[in-house]
Amino acid sequence: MFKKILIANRGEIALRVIRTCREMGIKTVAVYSTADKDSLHVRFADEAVCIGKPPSVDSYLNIPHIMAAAEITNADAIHPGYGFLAENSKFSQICADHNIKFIGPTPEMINAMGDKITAKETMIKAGVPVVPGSGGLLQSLEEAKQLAKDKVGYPVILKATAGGGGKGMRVVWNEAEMEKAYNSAKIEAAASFKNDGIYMEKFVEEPRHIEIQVAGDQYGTVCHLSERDCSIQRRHQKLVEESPSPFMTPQLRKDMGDAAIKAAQAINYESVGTIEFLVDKHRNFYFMEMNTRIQVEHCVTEEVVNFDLIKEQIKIAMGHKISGKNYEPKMHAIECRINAEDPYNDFRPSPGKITTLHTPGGHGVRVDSHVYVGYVIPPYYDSMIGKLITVAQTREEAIDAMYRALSEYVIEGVKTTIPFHLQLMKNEDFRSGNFNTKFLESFTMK
Ligand code: MV4
Repeated sequence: MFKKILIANRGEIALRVIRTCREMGIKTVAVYSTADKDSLHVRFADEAVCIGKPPSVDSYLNIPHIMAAAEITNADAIHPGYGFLAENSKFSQICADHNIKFIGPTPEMINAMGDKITAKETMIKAGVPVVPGSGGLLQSLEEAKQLAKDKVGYPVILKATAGGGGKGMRVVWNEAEMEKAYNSAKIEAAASFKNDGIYMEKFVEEPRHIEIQVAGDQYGTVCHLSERDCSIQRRHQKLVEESPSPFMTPQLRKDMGDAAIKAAQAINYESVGTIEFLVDKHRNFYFMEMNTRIQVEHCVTEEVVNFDLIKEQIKIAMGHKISGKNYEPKMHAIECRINAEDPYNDFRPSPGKITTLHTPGGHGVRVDSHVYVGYVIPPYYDSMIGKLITVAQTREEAIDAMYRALSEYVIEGVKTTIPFHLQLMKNEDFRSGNFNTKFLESFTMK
């Protein structure tokens, strides 16, 4: 049993983890940068330790500072949240070396999914569908041209093996475009990941992004908790997530769920995690990557399967066995990310002080947020103010509840994404479920 957990994160996810720890009777330690000294996670935790200056590298990414805080406070375990050190295999290893349980996967599991070519090879062996392509690394521009022409077929996409989340990707429509795309993908990969290895895939046009939530225990049992549709994204930043996906069928859920379980079992996955898939218009699905962490959008799954994923993650880390049964969505949930960004101005960040705040409530409304009147959103970290989640019997009712809740939400002092979400909830294509990852490219604010 853990007596005390250190939360190596900030913002709403730090609060989210503290809340579950309280319910479980586990003491909490917050860590914070000097920019976050007035944050709610510092006040809500049983203890708090300052770990450095505002830039993430000096605080939330500073492993020695975080380990010192864990040692001083005698924490048994560290919860990494999402972002920061959540998928850092060295951090997971250092925790293990110090006899502090990392609430997440082992370094081997993180590394198995961190390199995208290795991950794809593992998936092929496990019988999980992947997008056809080069298989391994591209060795030269000539090889790239030859493969695209003779084997894969245009259009193709070049991706960084150390990448993920869209960095270093190039879509190539014909041979004339290959040289520029190949060279710029390599340069961007080298600059972003210190690894210029790139590979090729067939480009899947207008795909949906549908991901399966999984949980695996320390004894090899894995289950899935259905899907989330995350197709409403802008420049690889998710803005809206929902469960179930309006594109899902019982058969597709079964097939994608089986594939996700195979994917997690192939690396003996322990903890909660997510298998991301691309789904084409014919409902063919392909493994994209695995997120070896709790995600921002975990709440929609919690609402539709009625299950505390953070509690389960902590219990798994303590050695709890899971039953192995899968979870079907019983409700419909939607999450809107409320960011301090200006949707009328290319979603430019809008940090600053919150001068007025009215938070929505009522039936089927959940708000996970760390802000309050007088809170200053610092410019150093992400711009999320909070997540607004609605849950109802049907998708239409969940959308109507979301529109109503968004209309109640008052945040002054900073620009927010609320006007964007209000417009989206009235959009006919969104309401009919007729959207894919390209949807926001042609969306304009009125
Ligand atoms: C693709 C693709 C089409 N075909 N791969 C974007 C992030 C990274 N995880 C993979 N991504 C994509 N990979 C093939 N073979 C289209 C995307 C993509 C995308 C995927 C999910 C959600 C939004 C996206 C936006 C643009 C491109």
